[in-house]
Amino acid sequence: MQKFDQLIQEAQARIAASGSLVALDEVRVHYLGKKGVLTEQLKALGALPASERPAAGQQTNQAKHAVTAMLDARRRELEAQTLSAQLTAATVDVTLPGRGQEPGGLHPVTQILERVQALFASLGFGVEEGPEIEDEFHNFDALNFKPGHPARAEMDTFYLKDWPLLLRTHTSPVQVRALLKHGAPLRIIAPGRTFRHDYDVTHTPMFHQVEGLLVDKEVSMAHLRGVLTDFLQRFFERDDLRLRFRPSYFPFVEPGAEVDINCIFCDGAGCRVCKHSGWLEVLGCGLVHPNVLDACRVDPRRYSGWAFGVGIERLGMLRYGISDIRMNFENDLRFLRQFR
Ligand code: 2NM
Repeated sequence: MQKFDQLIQEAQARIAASGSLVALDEVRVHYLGKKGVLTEQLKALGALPASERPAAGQQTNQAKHAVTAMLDARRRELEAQTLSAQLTAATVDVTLPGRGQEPGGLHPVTQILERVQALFASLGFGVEEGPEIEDEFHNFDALNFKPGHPARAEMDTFYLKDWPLLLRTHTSPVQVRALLKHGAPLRIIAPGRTFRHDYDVTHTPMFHQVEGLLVDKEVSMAHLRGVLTDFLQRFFERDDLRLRFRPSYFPFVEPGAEVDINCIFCDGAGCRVCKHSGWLEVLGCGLVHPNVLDACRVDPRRYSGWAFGVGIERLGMLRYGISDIRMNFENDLRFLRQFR
């Protein structure tokens, strides 16, 4: 009995003195290991006379449980100490600014859009917006696209399941809505996303357009030419930029034209970008068709108008020299960082 009390006291002292988990494990092995003091005691029980065996066995087991309990308690204590030491050493100051912070920037498409908006704002044009999901009336019918006319099919339209809904193929429906809402005279631009079923280095199924519309009394092609010349010269920061109007067909204008500028990469000498023509196509325009004014409840005998449409990504590709339109939408930081 006394022998066990002494053993427990001695174990308690050694356990308390263990300053690390390694030292504590040595104490455990000393008492409870394969050849530990208490393990040997249990083995020795068999050699005792049967009359002494139960009492001795009980005492040995009690001692074993007592030592085990003390070891467990000390182990938990040491583990807690180790953890708190680690936590103290690895203190994180959550109020510190992160490392390697990079300033963000506006997407090149946004930058071009804002630039175009600012230039037209300086000419007194307001900004109108409209829905990206449109109906056939605003996207086609009101714009003088006749049913069955090939121009309707040529737009590569994404139709929704619930006909006659579709993804707008241009922002012209915004102009239709604006005319119906405000009437004439009107001076607006309509920027926004547009959608066409088309995909290659110069086409993505979603792209951005800005369309301009001016409706007033005695509006002419000469006026259109003046405004577009001013806009493009300021946009490309070249006051010697020359424009060329080529007759072209759009259902919503008559006459219609495509506008070229002299190539800003080779100045007309001929290069890969302008395919050695010296000219770059930048936008489409024309005088608003009387049928369009009619559909928008504007009297074509009292009012006339001009309109144009330009692709924002196309302007960005020309201004920044981007060779593949799809880079705009890949979110590759190596691309985006160049426009910060
Ligand atoms: C273009 C080319 C020519 C245009 C026409 C209209 C509207 F709604 F007033 F009739 N908005 N935009 C237009 C005209 C767009 O894009 C190449």
